[in-house]
Amino acid sequence: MISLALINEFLGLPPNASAHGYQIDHIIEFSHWFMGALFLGWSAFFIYVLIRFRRNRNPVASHEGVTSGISTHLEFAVVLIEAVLLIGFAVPLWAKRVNAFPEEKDAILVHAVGQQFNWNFHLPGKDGVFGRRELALVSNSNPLGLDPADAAGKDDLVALGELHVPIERNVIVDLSSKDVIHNFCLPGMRIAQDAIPGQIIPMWFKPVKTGNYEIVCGQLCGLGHYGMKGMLVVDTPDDYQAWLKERMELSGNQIAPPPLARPPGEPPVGPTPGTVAPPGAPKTEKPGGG
Ligand SMILES: [Cu+2]
Repeated sequence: MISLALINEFLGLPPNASAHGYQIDHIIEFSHWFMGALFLGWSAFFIYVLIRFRRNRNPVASHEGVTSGISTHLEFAVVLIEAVLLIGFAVPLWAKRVNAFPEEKDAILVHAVGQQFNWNFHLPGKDGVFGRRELALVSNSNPLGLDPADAAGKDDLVALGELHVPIERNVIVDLSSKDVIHNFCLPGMRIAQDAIPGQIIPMWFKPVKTGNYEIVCGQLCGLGHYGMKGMLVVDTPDDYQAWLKERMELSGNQIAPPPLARPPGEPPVGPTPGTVAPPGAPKTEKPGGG
């Protein structure tokens, strides 16, 4: 649709890359055309009133006021269109996003944890089971507080800032936060969800185009908010397996390296490091054993 592409471009929206995104784009498109029509209509009406009821044509005020019912009909029509937009399109689409979750067994499961000012990703590894996370174990070298004593966590993967997912698979993200309210926003996937401390909130999407897509924090969360970015890489199934393999080989243990040294409030500089154990870190069991 030409108008859709034009409006997307005009609004600065990146191209949609998710299965449901075109529905969001249609609502954005229709809302903007509708608001544009209202803006032009009300502006024209305002100018008409200024001229029609100017002082030298109406020296004496009319105490009768408007007698025609046109404005009432027009306003009713506007309310009706808005109601249809909200009840007919927006609410059902929202309900589908939050109620109609895909089956977990066919989906890619990820835990995303926001912190000032990074996104941590936790993947369950080969066994498909997430290792236990314990608040008391959270440290610079173990940002998610993974319990080393839990066998299910032995093969887990922790990635900082970059998440890979395969194309054409549903992705379910369980979202949480370690400190303040963040927002896991994937503009290319047309989805965003607040990450709230003390809560785990699920969200899902299905990428339909390979490529790199920006992950941004959509809530002003502190001084370094502007730098709280990550990358979602949508891979072909083969590339995804290769990435998983690489991560497993890279992670001598399931614990990510400490963030790069930086002044308080500043995001880390340079590319995201891999989960290679920092020099001098105690050797732990290789993954894949359990
Ligand atoms: Cu944030």
